Amino acid sequence: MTKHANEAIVVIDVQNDFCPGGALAVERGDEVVPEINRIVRNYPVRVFTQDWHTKGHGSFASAHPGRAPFDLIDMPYGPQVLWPDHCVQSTDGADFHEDLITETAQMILRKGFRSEIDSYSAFFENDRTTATGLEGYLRGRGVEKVTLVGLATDYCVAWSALDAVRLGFSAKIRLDACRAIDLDGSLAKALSAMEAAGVQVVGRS
Ligand code: VGL
Ligand code: ZN
Repeated sequence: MTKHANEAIVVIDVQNDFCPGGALAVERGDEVVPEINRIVRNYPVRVFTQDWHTKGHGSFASAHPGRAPFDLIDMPYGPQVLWPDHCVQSTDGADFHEDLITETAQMILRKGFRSEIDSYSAFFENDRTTATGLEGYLRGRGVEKVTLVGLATDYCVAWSALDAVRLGFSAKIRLDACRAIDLDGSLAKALSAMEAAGVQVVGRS
């Protein structure tokens, strides 16, 4: 695989708060770590992302009096699920899982750092137009194909994969190296949206 210089792996949000014991724990989220460690060096271009929220971020239920985690509200940029406080900048919860091998990362991209807007996708904030800069980085390195892995399948991984195809990259998600939150059928919805959009979905168990 290393002979394909145009391939990137984007490792999404493998952070303590999304792993068992974390503030927004994804069931068996830590199981992605050995799988990602095993494959990451096969890709010549390697990007890791971190969800990186301000204290009191607008996506946190705690910032909306009377609201509870997992409520759905309308924000100026569209519907927003309210989450428990998670991945606050420079906290342990925002650190990468300690067993994740990050030394091979060439770019670490942080997203969700503006209080007033969430950012699931590694490419755009949730208004779907404010760019994170990842597109430019990948194009600058000649990337045409993107493989996505990490947490969570149905939110940050899916939104990133959908944006990748929207931008004209070929995109693949490896489900064996992803785990989902699965809120109200969100996993099934994300999988059908990705398949409809032309994301290659592999590694189903
Ligand atoms: C994520 C919910 C809130 C994710 C991030 O990484 O999938 N989900 N923030
Ligand atoms: Zn978040």
